[in-house]
Amino acid sequence: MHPAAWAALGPLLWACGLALRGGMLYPRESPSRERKELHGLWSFRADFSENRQRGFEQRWYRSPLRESGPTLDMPVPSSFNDVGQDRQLRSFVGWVWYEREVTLPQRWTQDLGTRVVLRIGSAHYYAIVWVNGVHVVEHEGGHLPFEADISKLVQSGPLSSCRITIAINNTLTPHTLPPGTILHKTDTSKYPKGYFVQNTNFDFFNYAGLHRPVLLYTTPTTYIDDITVTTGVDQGTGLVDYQIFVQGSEHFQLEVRLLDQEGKVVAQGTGCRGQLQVPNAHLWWPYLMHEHPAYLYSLEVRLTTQTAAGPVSDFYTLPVGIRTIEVTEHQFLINGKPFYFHGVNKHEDADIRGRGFDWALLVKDFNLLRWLGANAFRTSHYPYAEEVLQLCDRYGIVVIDESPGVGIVLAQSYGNQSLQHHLEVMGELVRRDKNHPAVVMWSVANEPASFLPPAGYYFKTLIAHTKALDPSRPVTFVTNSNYEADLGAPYVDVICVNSYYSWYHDYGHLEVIPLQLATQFENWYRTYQKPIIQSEYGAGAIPGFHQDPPVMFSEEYQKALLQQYHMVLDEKRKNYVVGELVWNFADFMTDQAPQRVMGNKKGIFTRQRQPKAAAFLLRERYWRLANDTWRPPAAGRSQCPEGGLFHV
Ligand code: BDP
Repeated sequence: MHPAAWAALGPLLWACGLALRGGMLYPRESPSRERKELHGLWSFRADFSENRQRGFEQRWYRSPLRESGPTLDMPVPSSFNDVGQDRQLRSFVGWVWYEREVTLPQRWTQDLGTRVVLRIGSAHYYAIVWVNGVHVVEHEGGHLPFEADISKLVQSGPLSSCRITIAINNTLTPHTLPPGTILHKTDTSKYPKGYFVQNTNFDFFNYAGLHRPVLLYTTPTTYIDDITVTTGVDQGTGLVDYQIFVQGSEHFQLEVRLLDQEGKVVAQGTGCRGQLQVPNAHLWWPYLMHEHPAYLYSLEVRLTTQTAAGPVSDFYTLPVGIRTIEVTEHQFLINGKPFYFHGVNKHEDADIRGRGFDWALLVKDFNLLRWLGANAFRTSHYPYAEEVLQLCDRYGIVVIDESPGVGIVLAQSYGNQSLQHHLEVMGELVRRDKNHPAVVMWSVANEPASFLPPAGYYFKTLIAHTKALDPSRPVTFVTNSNYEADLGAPYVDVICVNSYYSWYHDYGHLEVIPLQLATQFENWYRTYQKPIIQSEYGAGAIPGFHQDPPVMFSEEYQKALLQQYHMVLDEKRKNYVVGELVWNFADFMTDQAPQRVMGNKKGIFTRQRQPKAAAFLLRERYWRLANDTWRPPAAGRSQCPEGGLFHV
C-alpha cells in the first residue's frame, strides 16, 4: 500500500478491537444529573498535508488550534462538507480537527462527588479526543455514541474551563463499516503526485464531521450505569422486566417506580432486577393501529448510597412502552395482532448540514411521515440519532434498526477482522437502542454480497450474536432480488428483499413488474417459509419533469412504477408479505456519477421535503392500508380528508 494510504488511516490501525464497556444511557437531566450542550461554533482545520499527519507530528492537541495555523468556524452538529465554498474540503479524505473551549460550572470542577462525562453522539468515522491536551478516548464507527469520564482532568487544577480537541478521520477501509478503499492514482501523466481517492460501494455521500450533539453531563460518583427493560403481556397484565447496572460502589439501594401518563404509580420494586406487573396495562401500539398509539410509562429509578457526608442519590427516568413482538411463518405480530409495515426508508441527509442533526428537519420529517400515514421506517443504512428513535417511541412509528453494514461486497470484508468489528458494532447498537419500544427488529446489513462463500459463516455468527445480545427482537438482513444465492437467509427471522424491476432492468417496461415481482415473492417464500418485507422498491423522478405516457425520471413514471408494485403487494399481503417500504422518503446526496443527478432522486419528497406526485399516491394508499388492517370501533372512527377513517 502507498504510504499516504497508511497515513490517511493513521491510528485506525493500532486501535482496532476496543472492547464494549459500560452502559450508554441517553443523558437526561434529573435532580442528580445536569447537562451542558456544546452546540454552536467550533474551531476547525482539515489537515491537507500530503501524509495527513501534520496534526499529529505538530501535536495540534497540545495548545489552542489557532496557535498551530489558521482555523475555520465550523457548526456542530453538522457535516463539514457542504457548509463552505471549498471544493477540496467537500471531498476531503483524512484527518480533520475540531476544538471547543468550555467554561464549566464551579460545582463540576470542585465537588469531587460529581462525575463529569463528555459524550459525543457520533463522529464519522474514527475519532480521537483530548481534553486540555490529554488523550481521553478513541472510537471507531461513525454512527454510535461514545463517552469519556473527564472528572479527574477537570477537577485536578484551578481551571474553570476545558479545551476539547477531536481529530476525526473519514477514511474507510475494507474492514470498516461501511467498508471502502483508498485508490492511488499513480499515472503521473494524468494525476498529480500523491493523488488518491476513496472508493465505496454504497449509494450515499460519505458525509463526515461531528454529526450529532456533543455534550457534557454529570452524575454522582456512584451512578446508574445502565438499565435493560423487556416487556410482555399476560392476559391484560403488562410485565416489565428490568435489570439495573450500577457503577462506583457495591453498597447501594435501588428503588424502582413505574408511572403512567397521569403520573400515577402503577407498580414498584427494589433491587437490581425484578418484574413489575401492571394490571390492565395500556399497551404501546403503532401509529394507526389503535386510537391511543404509543402509550409510554416512565420508569423512575433511584439509587442511594451512604457516604461520609450522608446519603447520596442518583435518579434516572426511562420511557417504557409495553408491547410484544412475535414472528410466525407468515406474520409479524405486535401485541398479538398482525402488523403490516407501510412506510419508507430514510437517510439522515439534508441541504447544507449533510448528515448533521437538526431539530427542525426532524420534526418536519415526522410531520410528513404522519401526513403520509406511514407506520414504519428502516434506518437505512446506519443507526440514526437517538433523538429520532425517541420521537418514534412517542409517535408510534415502528423502526427496523439497521447497522452501518452497507456495501460489504469485497471478499476481504468477510474475514475475521471485519466480523469482529461488526460484532462490536451490533453490541454498541443494541446497548444504545434496546429500550426503545419502537425498535421491533435489528437489521445487521444491507445488500451484502451474501452469495460469496464466506458470507454463510459470517452471517450465521453475526445473527446468532445479535440474538444473544437481545433475545427479545427478531433479526434480519436486507438482501437483493438479483442475488442468485443467499447464504445468510437461512439465519434471519424475516426476509427483507430489495428489487428495482423496470428501473435497473427492463428500463421503461413497467408491464413486466407484476410477473417478476410475483415470482420474486413466490421463490423466496417457497425456499424459506418466512414472512417477507419488500424492503426497497422505487424509481427516480426529477421534480417537475412530466411525461405521459410515462418515461423514466418523470413524476408519472415514478407513480406508475409504484402502482405496479402495489397490485402484487395487495395480492401477496393476504399471505406472507408483511410490509412495504418505499425507496426513498426524500432525495439524498450521493457521490458524483453519470447516473446520479445531484444525488439520488428516488425520494417521494424532494431533498427540501416537498411532495412529488408519488407522495400523494402513497398517502392515499397508506391511509387505506391502515383502515384495512385495523378497523377502529365505530365510535372512534373519524374521516380523514381523503375518506379514510383516521384523522390525518
Ligand atoms: C439499493 C440500495 C440503496 C440505493 C438504491 C438505489 O440498497 O442504498 O440507494 O439501491 O440505487 O440497492 O437507488
